[in-house]
Amino acid sequence: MSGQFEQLVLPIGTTLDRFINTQQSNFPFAKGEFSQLLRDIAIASKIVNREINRAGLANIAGSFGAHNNHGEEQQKLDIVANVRFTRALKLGGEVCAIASEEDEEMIDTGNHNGKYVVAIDPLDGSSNIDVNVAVGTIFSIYRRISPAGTAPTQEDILQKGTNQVAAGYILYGSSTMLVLTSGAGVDGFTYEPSLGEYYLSHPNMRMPSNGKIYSVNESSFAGFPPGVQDYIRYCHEHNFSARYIGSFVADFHRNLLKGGIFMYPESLKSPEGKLRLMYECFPLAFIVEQAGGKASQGGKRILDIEPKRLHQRSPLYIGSAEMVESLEKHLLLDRVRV
Ligand code: P6P
Repeated sequence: MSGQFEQLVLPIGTTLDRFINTQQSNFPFAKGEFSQLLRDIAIASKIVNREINRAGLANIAGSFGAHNNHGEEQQKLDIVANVRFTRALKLGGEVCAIASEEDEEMIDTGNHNGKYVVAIDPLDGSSNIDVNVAVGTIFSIYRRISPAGTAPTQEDILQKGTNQVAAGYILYGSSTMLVLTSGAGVDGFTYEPSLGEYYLSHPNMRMPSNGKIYSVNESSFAGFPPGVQDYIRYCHEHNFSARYIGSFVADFHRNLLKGGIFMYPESLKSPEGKLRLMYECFPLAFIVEQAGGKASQGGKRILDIEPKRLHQRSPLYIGSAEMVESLEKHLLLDRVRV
């Protein structure tokens, strides 16, 4: 066929499925089980995507009328997303245990031969759904520590961030994207609903080393550590743009593409910070480092933290490496000053 016809019929790209198969060498643990686990997550995300898009019509928007174990008001879609992802992982058979934001205790899936455990925030930022703002799913994948064939233990779930074998998020935004790493870079896939497939749209994503966007809820400014207050003043003085959507995955994704820093410091209101280590900080810290960025607790690398509790929170400073380093310098200067 001549070139001009080829131009008319552009290829639609590589599906997530084919990517996983052809990239097997990049997925250090990608035997059949690991690839199947990623497929299980992708399938659940397609169903959740459909339910988010029709929430207003199907009476599944709004509050569920209960509170989760963090005292946060549960949205109907929090429950729906939690059921969809945990059910997909249970039925998929590859996962022996799940830590979900929506469940107080670790879930024993009953798949005691499953090699993997998953930590997941099924729907982060769900309170934004009623106002049609982007929300996300965040997940981490670990290899179990306890022997196959036995019941999973807390040790299987409470692993350091550096033990992750893969991490990703799905952003349900103007388009739905799945962003994934398994330790060999970061790749983004855009969902084509008419075909029901994710297609590789952002190969080898890199976080700009610097930027001029800072994301923080400045209403808590008075309670921030002085070093953070100094850094925010630095952003003001250098005419940085303040961008804060109130949906972590959306803020992170914009900064990943454009450069920037997201901050959720400890404050009087949130003495440990707000974001949870296992299924918010760790997965996005893995992704950001794989894309060339940094994720810090303010003086310690997020991925090096030893989790003690399933729903442990942590202060979080994540994004362009030079911006995170500048924030850390402001914190250090403050400590030296006192
Ligand atoms: P605040 C959503 O509830 C969330 O967990 C993140 O997605 C978001 O970045 C943060 O909380 C917003 O918290 O206290 O600024 O409303």
